[in-house]
Amino acid sequence: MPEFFPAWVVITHFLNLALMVMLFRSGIEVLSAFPKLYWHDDCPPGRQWLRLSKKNFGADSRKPWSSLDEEESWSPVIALPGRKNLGLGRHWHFMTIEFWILTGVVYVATMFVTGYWQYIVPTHWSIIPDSLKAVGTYLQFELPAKIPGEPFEPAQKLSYFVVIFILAPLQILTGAAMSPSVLARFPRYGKLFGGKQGARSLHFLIMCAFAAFTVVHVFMVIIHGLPQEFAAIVLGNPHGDRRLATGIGLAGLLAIVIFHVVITWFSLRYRRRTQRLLGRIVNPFERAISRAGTSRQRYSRKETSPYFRVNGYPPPSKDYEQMAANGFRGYHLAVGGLVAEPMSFSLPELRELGEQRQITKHNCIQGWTAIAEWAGIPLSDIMQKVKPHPEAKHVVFYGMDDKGLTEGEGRYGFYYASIPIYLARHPQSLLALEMNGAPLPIEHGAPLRLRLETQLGFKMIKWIQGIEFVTDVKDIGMGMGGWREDQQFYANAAGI
Ligand SMILES: Nc1nc2c(c(=O)[nH]1)N[C@H]1C(S)=C(S)[C@@H](COP(=O)(O)O)O[C@H]1N2
Ligand SMILES: [Mo]
Repeated sequence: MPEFFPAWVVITHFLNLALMVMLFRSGIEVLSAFPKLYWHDDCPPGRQWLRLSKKNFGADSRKPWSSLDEEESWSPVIALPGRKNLGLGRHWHFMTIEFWILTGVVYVATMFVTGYWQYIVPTHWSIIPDSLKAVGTYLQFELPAKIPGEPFEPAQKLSYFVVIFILAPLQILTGAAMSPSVLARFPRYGKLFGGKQGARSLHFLIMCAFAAFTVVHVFMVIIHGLPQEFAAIVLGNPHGDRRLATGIGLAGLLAIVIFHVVITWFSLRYRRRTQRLLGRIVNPFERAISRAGTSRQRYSRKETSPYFRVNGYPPPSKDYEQMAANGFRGYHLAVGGLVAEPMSFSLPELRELGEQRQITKHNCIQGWTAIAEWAGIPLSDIMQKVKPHPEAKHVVFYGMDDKGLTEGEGRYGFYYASIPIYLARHPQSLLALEMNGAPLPIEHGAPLRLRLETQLGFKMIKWIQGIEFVTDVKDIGMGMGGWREDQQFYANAAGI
């Protein structure tokens, strides 16, 4: 029989604890950007099943609102890094997952190689009545007996099994079911969990289950006798030196706390550096996901959402207002940069280029979703006209909205977004002129907005003024590839 507390269990247990705390705190940060949970992908305002915010905007609100108004600023004590840093929270979350999954794979693989799995995986249904009996014993303030020849009592074994073989995989699967690239490529996969909002709600509930498990688990360790349990957890030997074990154990916990204080402080103090450092690990992964899947979304008209949230206030300029009042007759789209034939298109000229329709699901980085029908011109048709040079690697889109005037919070400059040129060639990459069979409404980007159906919403720039083909985005804005990347430290790749 394998050892009860081998070194690899001691080590993976500690790593798992450290990584889970990071996942928990960064997950809370992500939640703070849209602290509402839904079961339906329409996300009708006011119809969430959980709202962790006092702000509640209604669909019939008289004052126009933008989804970013729903974001909450949560304390760095619970959120990593806290204070409205969705981009950095996501970076921490996605960086940590890779190590967490790796730790899990090593743990499970070793478990099967060494035979340790017998202590964790129940092989007989009797585990259920036995566990109930064990719980009954606890309720009489007594400790149940261990399973003969094994390190754990039945309820303990069963709960470890559930956490490792049910909750953890489900958490990974629901996590993947929130990626716009995954959802676009495999719409049926999303449906398994009742859509993105179902996956999001389950992901949250499983996090709560992990937290509840941790509380009970720690409580159990305490009632079983701390120094001895510490010896098992830290030294892998319940009969080991208890003072030493307690010392090392507490030092380990303190190290986790200090680590969190440091990374939280660093993330808040050096946001750009954090964005870049973590981006090195996360971006290639996110880019690969974006690149691999082209969108296969084909929703039906019946599925379009009655309410479609808005993100970003319309351009506040007089010029824009006048142009809108004139039915955008004066509008021209400039397309230039590294192209053989720079061009300018009026709206009628754009319409003549052809029309493509698609009914797709929008995924805002904050977490909300909505389905609409879009019609417009495939970006690839525009590219055929202007003929980008081979050295053009990115496409930059410029908006008409000066965010300093509309969103403020210390941010400034006109909205812009960039995408790698391969995304522009994807079949559902569209310059949309229409939404749900009518010309684009002002708040959704009139007269022209981008649709990229494998990406998060912040790439799908509205109120487009011009398009530029470039080799590199370093010289544009602050060089991070877009207004949200520059000003809010979002990742430039937007497939997750
Ligand atoms: N010009 C401009 N485009 C923009 C934004 C913006 O603030 N300005 N917000 C982006 C974000 S974060 C999202 S989620 C979508 C929202 O699109 P919608 O308002 O049509 O729902 O627009 C994107 N395009
Ligand atoms: Mo968004």
